[in-house]
Amino acid sequence: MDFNQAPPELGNQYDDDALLQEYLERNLGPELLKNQEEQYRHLGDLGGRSLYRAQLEDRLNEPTLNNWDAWGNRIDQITLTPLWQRAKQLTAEHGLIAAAYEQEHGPQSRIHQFAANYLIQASLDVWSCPLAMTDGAARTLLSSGNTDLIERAVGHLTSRNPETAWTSGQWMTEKTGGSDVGICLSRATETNGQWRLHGTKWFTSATTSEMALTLARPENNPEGGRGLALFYVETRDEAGALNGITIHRLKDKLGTRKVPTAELRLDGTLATPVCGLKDGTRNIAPMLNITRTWNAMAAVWGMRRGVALARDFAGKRRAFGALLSEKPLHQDTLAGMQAQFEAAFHLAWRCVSLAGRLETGEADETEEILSRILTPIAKLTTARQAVALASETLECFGGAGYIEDTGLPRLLADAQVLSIWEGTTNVLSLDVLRALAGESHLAILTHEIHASCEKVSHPDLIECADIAMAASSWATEWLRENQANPVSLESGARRFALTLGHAIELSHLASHAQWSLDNDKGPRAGAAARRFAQEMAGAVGGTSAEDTLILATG
Ligand code: MFK
Repeated sequence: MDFNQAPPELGNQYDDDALLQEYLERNLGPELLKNQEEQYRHLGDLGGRSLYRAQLEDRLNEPTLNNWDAWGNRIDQITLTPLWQRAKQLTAEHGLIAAAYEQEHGPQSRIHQFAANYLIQASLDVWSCPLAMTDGAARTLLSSGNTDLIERAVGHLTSRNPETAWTSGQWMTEKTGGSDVGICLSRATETNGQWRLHGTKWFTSATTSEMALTLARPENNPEGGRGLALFYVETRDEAGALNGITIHRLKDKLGTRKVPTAELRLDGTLATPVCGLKDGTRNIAPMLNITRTWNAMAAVWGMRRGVALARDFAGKRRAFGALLSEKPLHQDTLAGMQAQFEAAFHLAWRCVSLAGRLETGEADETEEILSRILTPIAKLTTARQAVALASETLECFGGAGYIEDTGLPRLLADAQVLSIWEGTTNVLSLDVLRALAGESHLAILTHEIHASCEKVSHPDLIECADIAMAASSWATEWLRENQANPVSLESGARRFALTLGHAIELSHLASHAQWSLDNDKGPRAGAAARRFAQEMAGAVGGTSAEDTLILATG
């Protein structure tokens, strides 16, 4: 008899995600959640069913660049994939950017916005890339106080009308590199009050955007990031012709293959300074902090997708006389994945909730500092967790996980970028040190960990809180000992940042588990906290069979 394995399937991505529901109940409150639930359930259905199917069907489509028309005119036209074209409509319809700026739900608007994105983005082929930059550009323009540019662009960036909605690019990377932005070579010249840019932008993501924020050095400015200026560029003129931009080619990337990442030549591109003619890296920082928050969330929705697919498959795939879901070792693997996902979830959403409070003026100075510190920690920690979990997901499928037309290898290829773009793990580890440099900044961060741990009272969770606090104490001590030694400070920066990331995650896992017990939500969150704590403490065994089963089945 012939045999075929059953492919994995997804259900409603809202109904199936107990952690998301708990988080929203806790942070939006039951009433607001009740009002939004219909939209979340609708998006959960799209994400798990029709969009997921469309994503698999669209697997081989990629954006194309047509440099010439039939008559020899240079046109540099990029055509997007069908799913991306649909994603643009969905963005406007569901306010995937707009919700954060309308602020209908006050400080919780960011939570609402990201809940909507979380439910569908894993099925939208990294459409999150242009959305992250669009969100970042809107925030940067608003922070700049440039009223002309705010008036001209922000309404488009945050529009709910697909006809008038824009996306934005973020053109920072040049041939000189993507991390040390201060050495970029693009020049800006001014004639009769008009600024024009000249240079090569080596990685420009989502090049079909209507506008971009970019960096260039005005003539006679000094070297380094302070000598750069932040510029606003509209990619096309009113007649639709490119604005002094030549698209050389699209990049041939490991993943994110639906994202039309291009090499551009700027040759007299008309541009407008956003806020003065210096301090470009400082002035683009609001954009980086938003895109890094998106990155952390993308890590989390990617992890959730991996767990959901692996779990479904485990309930169908029979080997050695039993379903994978009945095999103790496979259960243990799934349990570890669920715990890592839940840990990353809490860290990323903490950044989101702080962003919402900052933007609506609810946050105090301490929360502002905390947000600055947590953003790079969340970005770097969750990115590495997402890559590891994607790799584990493929392994859960055996050989099928390595076969392109299952759609599974894409999970790993797309995850890998999360620890590279928007600042590599090492660059962000150094940024964590920079963010902690202020007096009392480390105390603010450790208070975040301790405050969560202090909420924990259940005997089965105390050890989790203890492990989180021990890690926090180690980090404080390490920083004190190495503060005066730049070499050891730099060489230990990654281990320091990751330890802090995991400690924050565990503290939030433990306090959420306490909330779950107090609110009769069942034992899953506690099992996740205990499993993550054991992994953090380097324990080889020790997860109870009961915890493992609870986590393996979600
Ligand atoms: C799903 C998600 C999708 C996301 C898709 C995005 C696709 C787009 C892909 C890309 O564009 S990838 C390229 C992204 N590039 C980066 O992330 C750059 C990585 N490098 C860094 O982050 C470096 O740390 C940095 C460029 C900022 C270093 O530049 P400098 O000029 O050497 O900066 P310096 O002197 O350290 O800092 C300049 C000022 O900026 C300082 O303030 P002051 O002038 O007041 O002293 C810093 O404190 C401030 N600053 C730097 N980073 C900041 C920041 N302020 C706030 N937040 C930050 N993150």
